[in-house]
Amino acid sequence: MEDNRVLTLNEVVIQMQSAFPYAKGELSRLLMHIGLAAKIVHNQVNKAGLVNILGDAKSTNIQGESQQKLDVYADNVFRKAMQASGIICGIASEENDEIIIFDDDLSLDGNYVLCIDPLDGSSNIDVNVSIGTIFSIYHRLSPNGTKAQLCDFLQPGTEQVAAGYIIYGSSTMMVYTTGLGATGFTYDAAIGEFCLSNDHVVTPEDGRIYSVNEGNYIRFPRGVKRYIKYCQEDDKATNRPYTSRYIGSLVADFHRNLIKGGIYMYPTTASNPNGKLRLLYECNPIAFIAEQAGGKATDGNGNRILEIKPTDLHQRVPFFVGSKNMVDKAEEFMKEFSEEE
Ligand code: AHM
Ligand code: MG
Repeated sequence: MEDNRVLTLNEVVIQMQSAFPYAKGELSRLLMHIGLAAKIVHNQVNKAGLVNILGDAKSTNIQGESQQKLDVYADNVFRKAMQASGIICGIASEENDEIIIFDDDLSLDGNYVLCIDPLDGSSNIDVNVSIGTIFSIYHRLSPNGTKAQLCDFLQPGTEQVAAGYIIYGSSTMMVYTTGLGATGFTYDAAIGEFCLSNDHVVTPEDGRIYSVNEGNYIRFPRGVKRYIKYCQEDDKATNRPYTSRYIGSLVADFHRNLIKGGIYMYPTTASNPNGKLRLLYECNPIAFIAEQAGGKATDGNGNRILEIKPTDLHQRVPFFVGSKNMVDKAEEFMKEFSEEE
């Protein structure tokens, strides 16, 4: 009988193991641990309304039990999974001001550190809109056997050995890269496995979707304003006007554009003079995947996101990501109109 069964996440990472840059099987195991944590979070996200888990982290529910907000819950799940893996010596999480150092004997020997946004799109959590987890893995710089240090985390995105996201949407998906292209898996709850669904993700070079919070329009840089107007102009030759789509959940907005072709922008604004998104937890991993799928990610001023040297754990950067030709066009407008400001 012909075997046309789909491959699971664990099977694929084992198959790819020999091609990993640090091929001791550690990275494969790590991705499996991330997959396991993602399943636990998926489960909780899906029954969030039922178990009354939504709400303030400090409040108690109707039974008098203390409630845990989903983002705090996700942070705990990933933290425990990473410590249990014994491969990770520390974590930087969007949920915590400082790095978390694992100082048990096993973890001190761990070769990797993890940067994570455990549940991104927090404003969408309580209203049943897609949310996501974003992660990024680096080889540590500090000596093995010692405690993780800040310098392990402040590496440019070019040093990522793996990165990915999980989207908890109409289905739950995981997309990751180890620098050998981007691969997508869809969660099959019936068998409790992430199954290979997008073998080699390639994003269109051109797209017709632009995603930006236009409520901030007045305080956008002139280049962004002009680019938005360009997107809205009528021009058959270039397939304009483009269509505007904005969920307000980076993973969901990025994932849609990755598949269909589009640009996502979070430029500087009045309330966020450096942009809103975080270099370590959001921009670097998403930029890595975008590039691996043939797309592009910059800060809008000609700087490749992955080459920015971080100086601070929670550093923010303006973010322009998506189809290569669309990011190039937005950059053109940014350059042309920057002098006028
Ligand atoms: P969060 O980390 O607090 O959830 O914020 C990040 C989110 C992104 O998912 C999303 O793209 C962006 O913030 C939306 O911001 P805004 O509501 O200002 O448009
Ligand atoms: Mg976030």
